[in-house]
Amino acid sequence: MISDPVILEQTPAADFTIEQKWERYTADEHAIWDLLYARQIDILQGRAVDEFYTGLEALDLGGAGIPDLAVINPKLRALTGWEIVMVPHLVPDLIFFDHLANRRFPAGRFIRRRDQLDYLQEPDIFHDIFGHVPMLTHPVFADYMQAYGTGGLRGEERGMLKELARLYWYTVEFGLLQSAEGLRIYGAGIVSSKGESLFSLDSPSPHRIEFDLERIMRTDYKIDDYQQCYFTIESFDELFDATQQDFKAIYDRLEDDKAAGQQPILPADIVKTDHLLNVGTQKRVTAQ
Ligand code: HBI
Ligand code: FE
Repeated sequence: MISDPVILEQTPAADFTIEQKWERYTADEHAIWDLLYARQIDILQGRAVDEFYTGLEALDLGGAGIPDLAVINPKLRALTGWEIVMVPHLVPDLIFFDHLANRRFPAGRFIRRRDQLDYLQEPDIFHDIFGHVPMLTHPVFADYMQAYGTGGLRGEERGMLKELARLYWYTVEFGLLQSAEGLRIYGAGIVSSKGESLFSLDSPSPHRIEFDLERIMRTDYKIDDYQQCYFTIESFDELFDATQQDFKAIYDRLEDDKAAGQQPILPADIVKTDHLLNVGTQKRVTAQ
């Protein structure tokens, strides 16, 4: 439940946006950002993709305290035409897709409390801006995010919201990249999480499977624990190219299978078409 008074006093616009009112953040809220930032930067050393660090530096997100949209939006716009808009909470899928289709990334205004440092359900400004925004400075990833938005608007008409959410989940939120130096993280849900920044690369528990768009769209996910499977790309071009294919044929197959009563693939499942980097033990350690 959102308790941020600056959010509660505002009536969101039709597109669910509100004002950031950056001057209304308290010293303690800025201190929580600095604490989270310092901790994640330390944990992520050598774990996130190079492009993540490039974006962090380009936008100077580690400056001091919660970033002011008035300061970082001009920098982000100059790099890839994206901007951040402030929203009170998760917005309806169609509104979300429309923002992405217009290179607007919706970020929550509130920051987590000190007793929520390691985990919270609702994306706060640290998850959204530290986790998602650095990658939006990368031209190809920026194109992918816009293509996801435009594809989402079309996919919604085919009743494919669940399948689209899975694609977002296993790439934008929890994606890994096979770099020359080894596996690296680009997913926002991982880079903004202390425990999962370690677990996603080091643990023998999860499966690590090469990216396969249709397989991902068939794969369910859980939102309240570490992932039981991660999907890996070889480049951001691979990710963007996957959005340029004929989705009608994919949606037709998905629709037929759903009509035939086929169940989703479960996160712990492996299917015969999988190219596996490793088969996970699936021994579940509870999220620390
Ligand atoms: N709204 N503000 C916000 N942030 C999100 O990440 C978000 C959302 N609405 C829907 C949504 N994500 C997911 O359903 C996406 O997979 C579409
Ligand atoms: Fe997110």
